[in-house]
Amino acid sequence: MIQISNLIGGQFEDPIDGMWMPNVEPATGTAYGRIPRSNAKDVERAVQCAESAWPIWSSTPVEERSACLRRWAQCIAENAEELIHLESRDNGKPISLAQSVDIPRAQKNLEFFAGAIEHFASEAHIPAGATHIHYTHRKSIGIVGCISPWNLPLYLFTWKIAPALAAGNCVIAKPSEITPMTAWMLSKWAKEAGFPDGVFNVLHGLGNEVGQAIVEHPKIKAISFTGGTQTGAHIARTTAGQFKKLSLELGGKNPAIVFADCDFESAVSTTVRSSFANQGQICLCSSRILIEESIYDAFRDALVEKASRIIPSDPMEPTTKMGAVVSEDHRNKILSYIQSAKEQGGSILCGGEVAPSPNDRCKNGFFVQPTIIEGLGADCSINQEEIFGPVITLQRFSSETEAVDLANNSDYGLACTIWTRDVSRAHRVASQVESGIAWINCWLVRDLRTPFGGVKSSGVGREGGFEALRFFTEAQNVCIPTN
Ligand code: TXE
Repeated sequence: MIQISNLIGGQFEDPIDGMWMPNVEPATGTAYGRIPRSNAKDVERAVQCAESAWPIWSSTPVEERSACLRRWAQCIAENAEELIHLESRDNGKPISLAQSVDIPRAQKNLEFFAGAIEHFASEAHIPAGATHIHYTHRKSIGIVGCISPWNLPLYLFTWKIAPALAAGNCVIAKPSEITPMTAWMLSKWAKEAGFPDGVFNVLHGLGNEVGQAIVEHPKIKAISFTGGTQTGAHIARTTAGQFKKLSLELGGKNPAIVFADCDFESAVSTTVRSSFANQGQICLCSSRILIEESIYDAFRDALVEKASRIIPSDPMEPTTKMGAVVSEDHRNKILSYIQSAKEQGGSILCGGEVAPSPNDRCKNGFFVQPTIIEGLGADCSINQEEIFGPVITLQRFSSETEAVDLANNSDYGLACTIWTRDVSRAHRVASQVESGIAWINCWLVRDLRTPFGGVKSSGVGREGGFEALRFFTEAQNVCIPTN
């Protein structure tokens, strides 16, 4: 059993009330460790430590803050193998995915914001013949809370804490209680990287306990959150009266819009990836596949053929393409959506069941077959609610207007993919779809400088690049006479 602890004020501490909770490996269904079940008392201690550290950290030269992030990134590089193993074990994701995406990207996040803060500058306004100069002073906020989910554990954890720290804030971070391991590993190297005690604190535990206490604490001035839309709404309500800065990156129900003039092979193979990568547990995954009438049958058959060949397997096997979903509760939620799709008259074209266990080690693991459903109306719950699993639906359209209407027939607006060879149409449709991100003839191509986030119920605010550094700073306008 691996036991992890909180990092508070540079020390590893057990939870003050001595409460613990199990950490379960999704591929085997068994607990392999225990984690602190922290609460408001632990948050209070962390806030006190962060409060004493902030004057030091906020006045630390940018070059030194940047160097700490770079040294930390180096720790990830040197321990990559262990992190890859732990990420796969904790989350159920294929080890090849942790190796190619999660851990390299976590390292990149730290390196990227180490560089970004050195290039971050603010504006001055000096009109011709000015009697006064105005300049914008971007100051660190103070203590900020970073709350991250389980689907891309270290990737999304570092995506928040890196800009927060780079901008001179002290951080109280809470990784998901479902996947705490790699955040704990990272916390072990904070001292080695050079962060003064109290600058970076990590608390483990349940969302409605320690998470809620972070969100409520009056001295925590900003919250950066990625997770479910309902949790995001709850956080927005909780913090409204305190006027905290909020960045909310929430769920999606992302359309893939496939026009008849697309590059068929490329559209099929990327749509399989965009639908089922990480067992469909990425907020950017496609879940509503909208296909132009004239190629509907051919596209459907090609998708089904490719998806049926994905066999959920032991995540630790290097050849595995699809692993376990993250928990028993989550598996049951996914299965209940599939059941509801059947009851609402949907046809299951492939999958639709618990996948057979791949080996003896994984006999109690949480595996779901990649599932494709057709025949459901655009307004039914399966086409409206985020399932966050390996389940997609197919719908047909016969005109560009109908495609855009279907794409926008959702409370969510995070990402879309558009498949067409007609460049004018690609731009036109991208501008009409209500989403924070539009990928044309590609998916999940990222440039860390670009704004990242959603519209409608997919969230508020943008992460990435200077957007994140603006979020983690307060702008003050300073005005001074020219002579
Ligand atoms: O997310 P939660 P869960 C969606 C997806 C999934 C659903 C629920 O549909 O099925 O959300 O997943 C912390 N105050 N996404 O239950 O509960 C929690 O401890 C403060 C989409 O894991 O939103 C965790 O650290 N914090 C998504 C984080 O919030 C609270 C990724 C996310 O947990 C809290 C994950 C509270 N009251 C799930 N309650 C995406 N968009 O990428 C919970 N938390």
